[in-house]
Amino acid sequence: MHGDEFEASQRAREWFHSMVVLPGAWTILRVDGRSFSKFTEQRFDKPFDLRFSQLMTETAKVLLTEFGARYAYTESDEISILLDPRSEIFGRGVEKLVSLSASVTAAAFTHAAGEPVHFDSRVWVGTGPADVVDYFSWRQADAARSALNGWCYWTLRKDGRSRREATRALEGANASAKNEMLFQHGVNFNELPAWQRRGVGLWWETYERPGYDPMRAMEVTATRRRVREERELPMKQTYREFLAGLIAEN
Ligand SMILES: Nc1nc2c(ncn2[C@@H]2O[C@H](COP(=O)(O)OP(=O)(O)OP(=O)(O)O)[C@@H](O)[C@H]2O)c(=O)[nH]1
Ligand SMILES: [Mg+2]
Repeated sequence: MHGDEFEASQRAREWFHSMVVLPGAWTILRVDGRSFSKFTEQRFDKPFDLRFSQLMTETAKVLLTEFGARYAYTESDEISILLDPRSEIFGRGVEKLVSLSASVTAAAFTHAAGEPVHFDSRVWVGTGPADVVDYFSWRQADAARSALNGWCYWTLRKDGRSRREATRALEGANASAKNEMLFQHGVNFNELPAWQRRGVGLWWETYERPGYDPMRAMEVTATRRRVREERELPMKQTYREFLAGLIAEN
């Protein structure tokens, strides 16, 4: 076999490397902490810890920036980032998108927390803005559901129930029964911090910064971009409208 042929035969075995996200498709990458139930167990308050949420938010900001994403959303141990359909980042290569989103996330979180963690990653593709709105509504509904469950479970545990008893008590209970159970223990679910029930959103906003131009010896205003972090997201229809507006912008 000639050198060139050998080279080509090896490259051909990098089979999945040619897989790309279809042109024009809306792409979302979702990373999720590996074994975070275990990682968080001794280190953070349950069911929610503001410091943990801040580490996730800081990490989401790094992802948003590194991938030039349109929007980032984080809840629990996961982060989703929305790429522009015209984005050509990493040639839209699936292996690159998945592996680099996971490694950027792991590096950023590890750096912020000072302890090594791992993340997995997956690719979601949608055909238009309506799919994207559905996707983020789905993740927000997941945040609300797991916040309610988490609060119930840990309220029972702190009340002296065993793992098994707490799990049993919640099996088959619907959302209103869970709300009621919390209320009996003095917790009003709807008054808990919004970031716990709805997750946190991050996106780019522009702002005007006044400055002085020494060359022209005059006052000037510069338009700058910064990351907006929203810990009080709207929910349901209002969130859908917010997302639709964000996606429609250029
Ligand atoms: N203590 C604490 N734990 C949290 C917080 N937010 C998320 N977690 C933990 O993160 C876990 C995330 O769930 P999963 O991703 O399904 O579980 P996992 O253990 O990470 O499992 P894999 O993702 O499959 O590796 C939750 O079960 C919680 O234990 C928090 O604010 N405080
Ligand atoms: Mg996880």
